[in-house]
Parts: sequence; structure tokens; C-alpha cells
Amino acid sequence: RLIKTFELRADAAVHPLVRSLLGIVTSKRSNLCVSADVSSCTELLTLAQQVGPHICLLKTHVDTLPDFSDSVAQQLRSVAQQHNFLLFEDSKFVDIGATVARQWERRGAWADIVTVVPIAGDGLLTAIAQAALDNSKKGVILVAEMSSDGALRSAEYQEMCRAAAKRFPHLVMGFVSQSSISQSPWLLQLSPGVSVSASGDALGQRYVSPECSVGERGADVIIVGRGVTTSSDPAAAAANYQQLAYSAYLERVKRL
Ligand code: UP6
Repeated sequence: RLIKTFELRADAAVHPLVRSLLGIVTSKRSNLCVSADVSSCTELLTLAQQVGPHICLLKTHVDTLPDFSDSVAQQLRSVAQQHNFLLFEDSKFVDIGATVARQWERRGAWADIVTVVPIAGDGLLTAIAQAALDNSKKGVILVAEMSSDGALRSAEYQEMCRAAAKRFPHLVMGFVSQSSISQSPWLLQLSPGVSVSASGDALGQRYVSPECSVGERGADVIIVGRGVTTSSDPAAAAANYQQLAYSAYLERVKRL
């Protein structure tokens, strides 16, 4: 990338949420997103408080939380404000526009950023753009390449993702991927499948280290779930991933 620092990329950003997120990343010196894959909203709120100082994003799957409600969303928003991070619902919307418009209220409306799998054409992104009346306050991340064993690695699909990002510049903030999808400096690469200790799980997840994810594969933000959530001290684990990922980013800037 010609424009390589987060500061310069924030200046080049089209999407105001990319600017906000990169502002958080540089001021907190954290390009860590914790994936809060826990079993209850009490655990979710506790984890958010514990890791809050160390993250730029908190990622959720609210459809896995039986007790998720507007009140929980509100409490989460206040923790996010207190610790200055954004809320990222990993909705992986994949359906026709009319269906996503219905899913949006429960799974999309409450968060700052959602994920989309853009295989169904533009209807779904149009539905989100219409539902999120003030687009500047909502962001979409396109799932372009997954971390797991056997995942689709298709040049044609990646081109679809790039093209969708171009057609919806005020909505799309970047990609979930394992490699660089776009050269546009204002589009972000978020990469899950990161662990300091494991190489995979029993169900096909594949992990690389934070250094590999950021330094070699081009991640701007790493996404870490169980590496933090299963630790006996989630705050210390998050602090460790934060330090490793941000150092790898600083090294990358020096090298490029
Ligand atoms: N996730 C992946 N890989 C992808 C896309 N998303 O792992 O390609 C999500 C999972 C999970 C988190 O749904 O919430 O990122 C990774 O969790 P883990 O660190 O515990 O494996």
C-alpha cells in the first residue's frame, strides 16, 4: 500500500466510521477486535468491561445469546462509550434484500458495524443502506475469505467483494479476509483465525499468530475469540494480543 499508516489512511477514508475506527486504533494503540463468543449476556457485559481498555472493536453473534435484548444493547453501548470502542455484530447476512431487511431490526440495527456475505447481488446492501437511514453511522464489512479449512478461495468471488465495495462506498468499510483483497487504503482488512497458542480447533478453524496475520497476511485488525475468552484472565490475554498486533503493525509500516 502506498498510503501505509493508519493516520494517513484515516485521512483518505470515504466512510466516516473508518475514520472513527482508525482514530480509536491509533489513540488506544490497539488493532485488536475481541470476538465475545460467550453464552449469556451477563458474561458478554463482564467481558466487555474486562477487555474494553485493550480493544478497538467488540464482535458479537447476538443470535447465539438467548437473552439478548434492547436493554443489553444499551448497556453494551455505554461500556463501548466508556472504553472507546465500536460494536461489531457478526451477522454474516447472506439473503435476498427483503429478508435481510427483516433480519436487520433484530440483528443489525443495534450495532455500529455488521458483516455481509455478498453472494446474492446488490439487494442485500441496498436493504441495509435503506434500513440504516443515516449510513454514515453504520458500516458493513464484507466476508471475502474465511479462515477455516476448506473455505472458498475464489478470485471471482473476491472480485465480487471488491466491486460491491466500490458500488457502496458509503456503506462498506472493508473485508474479513486472510489476505489483501483491495489496494484501496481506506478499505480495512479484518482477520480472524488468530491465536498465540493453538493451530486450529476440532471443527476446521485454522489459526496463525498475530505477527503472521498482521505482518505477512496484511491484517489491519485481528479478531481473537477463544484466545481471549477461554483465558483465566481475559484482560491480560487481550493486553497481550493488543501489544503483539500493534507491534506487528508498527513493524510493517517500517518495512513497507
Ligand atoms: N470468524 C472466523 N473466521 C472467518 C470469519 N469469521 O473465525 O473467516 C468468526 C467466528 C468467531 C471468530 O464466527 O466468532 O471469528 C473466531 O473465533 P476464535 O478466535 O475463537 O476461533
